[in-house]
Amino acid sequence: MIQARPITIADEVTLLRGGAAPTGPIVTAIESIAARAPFRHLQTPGGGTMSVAMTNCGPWGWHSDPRGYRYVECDPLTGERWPPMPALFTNLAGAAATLGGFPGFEPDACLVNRYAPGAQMGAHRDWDELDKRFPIVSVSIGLPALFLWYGAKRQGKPVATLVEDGDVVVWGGSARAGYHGVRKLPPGEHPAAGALRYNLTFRRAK
Ligand code: MD6
Ligand code: FE
Repeated sequence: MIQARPITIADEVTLLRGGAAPTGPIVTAIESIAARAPFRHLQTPGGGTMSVAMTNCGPWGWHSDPRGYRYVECDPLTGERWPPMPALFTNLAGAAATLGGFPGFEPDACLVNRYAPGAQMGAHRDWDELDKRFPIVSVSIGLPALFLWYGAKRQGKPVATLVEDGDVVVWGGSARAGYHGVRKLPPGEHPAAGALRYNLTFRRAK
């Protein structure tokens, strides 16, 4: 399964380099999820449109629109339930969480993010989940990006980590409320993902 030496980015924030390699099967799974629940650019409550395109798999899917952020059981675009979470994803998330120090993680939501060059994610925290005792597991696929860890405060100088194809970041416990983001994606070409970066964020929503 996962073979990675955990690297500490910050207290209770762990990088597993290559923890999700090889990513070819993950890209194939993402493509079949997107065939049923297409990628879309969500609107934010503030009136903006996100530069990252998103879809979901699993029982719950994260959604944003002018009314706010929330988890929904059906895709608002199609009215259908989100595609099931592949066993490959569930197993990977559980194994990564264990290596990050959070055994017993069973995600019920997988947000699938697609970054084209120029897309970015401003400093935010993942805070729409019910039980904050569960960690967040974040898997990077395709083009490399700079993952920014701000920690307890939204402002200040973040710790920047290059996350490459197959890298996994796990945060929880005292870091669960941590602010983080992704620097604007530079252009490039990747054998498995083409000119794109994907990111899976696994959560326990409910
Ligand atoms: C990453 N992504 O892409 C980290 N959070 O490496 C996130 O923190 C994230 O992509 C919430 C929603 C979408 C995301
Ligand atoms: Fe996030």
